[in-house]
Amino acid sequence: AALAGLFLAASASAATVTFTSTYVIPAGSTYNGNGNTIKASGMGDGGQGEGQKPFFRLNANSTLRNVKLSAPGVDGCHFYGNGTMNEVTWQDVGEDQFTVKSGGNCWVSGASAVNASDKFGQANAATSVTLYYHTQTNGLKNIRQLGGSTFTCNFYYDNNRAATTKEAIGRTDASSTRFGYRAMTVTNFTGSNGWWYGRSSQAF
Ligand code: ADA
Ligand code: CA
Ligand code: CA
Ligand code: CA
Repeated sequence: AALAGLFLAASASAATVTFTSTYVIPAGSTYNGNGNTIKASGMGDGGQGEGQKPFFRLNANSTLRNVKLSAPGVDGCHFYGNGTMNEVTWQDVGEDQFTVKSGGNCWVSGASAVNASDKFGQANAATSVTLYYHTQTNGLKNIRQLGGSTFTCNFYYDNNRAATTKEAIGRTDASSTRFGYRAMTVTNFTGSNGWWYGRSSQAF
């Protein structure tokens, strides 16, 4: 009876929560989704149109954890400064998975993201982005620095899986941006410019 009670309590706690606007995680705090699924309503169709709203905006030094993001994937989640996304599951990436909107050390760990029509991660400001124990399946680019930009990004892939990547694990136009990786598992890669596609970019 005690076990059944625990099971019921655990089941009852997993819910689907509808967002009609972006949830702003205040600087320095944590949003724990407790395994719930978020559904976006009126925030975008999850297609390739720019200007859709993100599910979450992570203000500096905040953390988003233990949550599932369902279709439509809208504009994913946005980092503003340092931030952490841990055990976040993107069930169907929308315009993109996550965006670095202003610089910082950004971390994405655990869980997975699937079905990015174009990009998973997008870096629109100088940043260091580390992904670890994270799986990205079926997309064109796993991480992309804003096209034409020349600021410096450092991208680190540690113990990640990339499956069915059609263009590049990382792509940049900046000669100073670097990609570091270890223990990557890459399957069904069909890009024609190598894992790291960049203008004088360097992988190490
Ligand atoms: C594209 C687009 C940018 C920006 C970016 C994003 O790179 O050209 O203006 O919208 O996507 O943040 O998704
Ligand atoms: Ca975009
Ligand atoms: Ca998608
Ligand atoms: Ca976007």
